[in-house]
Amino acid sequence: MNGDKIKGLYCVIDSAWVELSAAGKTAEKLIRAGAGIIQLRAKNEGSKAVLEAAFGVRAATRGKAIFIVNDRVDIALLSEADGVHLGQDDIPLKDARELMPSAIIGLSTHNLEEAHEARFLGADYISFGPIFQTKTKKDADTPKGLERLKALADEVSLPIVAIGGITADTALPVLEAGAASVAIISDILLADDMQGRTEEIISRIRPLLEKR
Ligand code: 3NM
Repeated sequence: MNGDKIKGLYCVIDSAWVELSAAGKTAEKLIRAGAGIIQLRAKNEGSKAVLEAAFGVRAATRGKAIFIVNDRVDIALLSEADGVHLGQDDIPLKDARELMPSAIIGLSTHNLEEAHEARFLGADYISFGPIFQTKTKKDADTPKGLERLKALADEVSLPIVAIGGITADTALPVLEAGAASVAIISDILLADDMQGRTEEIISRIRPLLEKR
């Protein structure tokens, strides 16, 4: 099952905080720290630069970590990524699935209805957020908090990747609320010591993951 691969820390290399030209090197650092899932997210850059960055992240992750491309099915296919993460306004999941039959496909959701729909459509996992206030996504909803995450996890059997404002201090409570995985952007990418912060997060969530 593809969804079973989505657990623990889900690192997102976001071009809002890291130059695309440094994406491959950033992926190498995250992998040295023990990251098992890496997404490339580039909302405002040209396709050529995003594809180059995807090649870099693929080279760094091959055989070592799962590589997911945000939004772009074309970039995911060309870079031989393991999967794609789609937003509600991206290429519909059923069309992405035609192009990537065995890939991991995740879908962003913000409420129970979207989560049920994602399951019906055959998503391997859903993301849910923002859990807390975030400065990374400008058009994020108001924070959902842990109670709504817990309610969603009780209702939906798909693995949930919680996202939005999660830090080294909150990763564990978010997982305890029922998320399979925590997606973290700025707390890692803006840390003075990116590798050290990633290691810290992984060591803080490991005991819980080992119990699952
Ligand atoms: N999606 P940070 S929140 C990319 O709510 C993204 O769906 C969200 O960044 C959603 O870890 C978000 O820096 C940004 O808060 C998460």
